Amino acid sequence: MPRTNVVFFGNTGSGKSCLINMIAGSNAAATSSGAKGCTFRTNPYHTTIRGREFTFHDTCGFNEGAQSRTFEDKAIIELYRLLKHLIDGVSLLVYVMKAPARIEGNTTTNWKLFNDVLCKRDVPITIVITGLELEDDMNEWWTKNKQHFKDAWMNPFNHACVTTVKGKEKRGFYQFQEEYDQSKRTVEDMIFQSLRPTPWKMDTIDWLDHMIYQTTMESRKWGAPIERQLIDRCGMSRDDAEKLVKELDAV
Ligand SMILES: Nc1nc2c(ncn2[C@@H]2O[C@H](COP(=O)(O)OP(=O)(O)OP(=O)(O)O)[C@@H](O)[C@H]2O)c(=O)[nH]1
Ligand SMILES: [Mg+2]
Repeated sequence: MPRTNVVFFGNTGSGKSCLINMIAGSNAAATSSGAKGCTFRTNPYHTTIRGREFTFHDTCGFNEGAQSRTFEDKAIIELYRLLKHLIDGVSLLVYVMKAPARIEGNTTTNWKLFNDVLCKRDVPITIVITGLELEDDMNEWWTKNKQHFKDAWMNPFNHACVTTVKGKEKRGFYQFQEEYDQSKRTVEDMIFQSLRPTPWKMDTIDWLDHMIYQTTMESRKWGAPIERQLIDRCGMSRDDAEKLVKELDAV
């Protein structure tokens, strides 16, 4: 059986590398404590969970902030490159956000770009919220906040509310060890519940042509030229959409 590819993505500093370290059971992925992004290229981490072989792909974080423009964000292009070149295909996308997980800046644009436009809603997408170690009940966070995601048309297939840090050590015990162990189980459960039965591969035919030359009425609507989709569905300006298509097309 080929390895199961799971791709983690999200803003810089959201906790992707910490999350991968938690579930891969190592300190394989470098993490950051500063304001500057830490993971600068996509890195694969191989691990076996419950007898299944996985490759977790840690990716560069998206730029935060309302000023950042999608076509200028190298992380977008790198993520697209990864998805396009994964020979075994991808079985799950995991979008990582850190509490308070505000839906602002490019959050919805990036979500729709990958979920709706590039993966055509063909790959299950889940959300992991990190930074919840101080909550009485981490799962409650989703119940309290899910409406914001619905309002932004971000409807994940599944979710997990977690912490990826153990906290300070005192006499051999970590402050958040219990929350950390629970988080590890929660994320593993989420992954196993959400995997696509067979991996998804990006079309070998050029997706740009594919979208332009759809013929039926329904598919014409969904298969409009990529710029149109970026404008209509991701809310991009025409200028930004054209620039992004140029960048993606060059990959
Ligand atoms: N309190 C708390 N801090 C966290 C949690 N997850 C990550 N952090 C902190 O957030 C910072 C960034 O974590 P990373 O895992 O490096 O974030 P990243 O998403 O990989 O960042 P990039 O590689 O820049 O995209 C580190 O200082 C972590 O300790 C969490 O669950 N709780
Ligand atoms: Mg990282």
